[in-house]
Amino acid sequence: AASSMSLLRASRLPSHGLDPEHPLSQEIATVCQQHWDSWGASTEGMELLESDGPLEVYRSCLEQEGAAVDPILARHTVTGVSAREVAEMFWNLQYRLDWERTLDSAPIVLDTLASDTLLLQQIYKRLWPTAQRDSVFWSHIRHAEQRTMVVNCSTEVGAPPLASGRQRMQLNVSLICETELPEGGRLPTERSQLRCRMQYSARVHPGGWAPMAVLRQVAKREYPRFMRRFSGYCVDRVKHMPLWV
Ligand code: 16C
Repeated sequence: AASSMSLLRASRLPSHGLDPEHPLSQEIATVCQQHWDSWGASTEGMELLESDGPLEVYRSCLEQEGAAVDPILARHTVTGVSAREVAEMFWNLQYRLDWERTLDSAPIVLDTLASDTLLLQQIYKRLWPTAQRDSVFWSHIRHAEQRTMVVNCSTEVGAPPLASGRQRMQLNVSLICETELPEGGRLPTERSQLRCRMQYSARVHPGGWAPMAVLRQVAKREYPRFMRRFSGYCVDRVKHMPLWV
């Protein structure tokens, strides 16, 4: 398993569907490659926020110009879903409001950059006592071999001006999923033979004043909650759907 893992880690991502002349093309390629290569990243020295069976959520404390941007790394393994299915439910807006509880309203599609890449704006619930936040980010999904990845990363390209009273959060998030096939690599015929390993990583800059203690407390509660809620949702949602490996 170790050698196949390093083989995959060394592999280059297939090129994506975006016009190479597009102003975001290079940025998307670079950021995605970094996330792709982070599969299996070490959590040494990170604080374990939550550990519950296969679910592990880690954080490292990091401050930038007085703001907490604590990187989060979480891992989980769930039975009954494939990597493609989980990643699709994270990326496709059709499912977003079913599992995402931080939003104040439905995501806004600012632009469709390619069939696998959207430019989105999201407006979040207000976290007292701070100003309401929004974010503008490209969202890209990519599949190679047994692995599917989604990257959500803030950008200024094509971003609308900030509404008054609001602040803009900067995020750099990925969800990488890998399908674990039954012994011998056979294609599964039943969902019980299928497992999905997930690695979620997030770096969120609050983009304006916010008390660090409040952020850290909310993060500690919300990331594990998200991992449970989202993965549980995926397992449930696909139960009566045909397998997509
Ligand atoms: O990755 C996730 N969701 C994706 C699709 O929406 C996308 C979004 C990432 C944004 C994550 C930060 C959300 C902060 C919301 C502001 C506070 C609302 C609190 C409401 C509580 C019910 O990639 C899944 C995201 C899981 C989010 C966990 C929440 C972490 C809070 C950390 C604090 C950040 C700074 C907020 C500044 C006020």
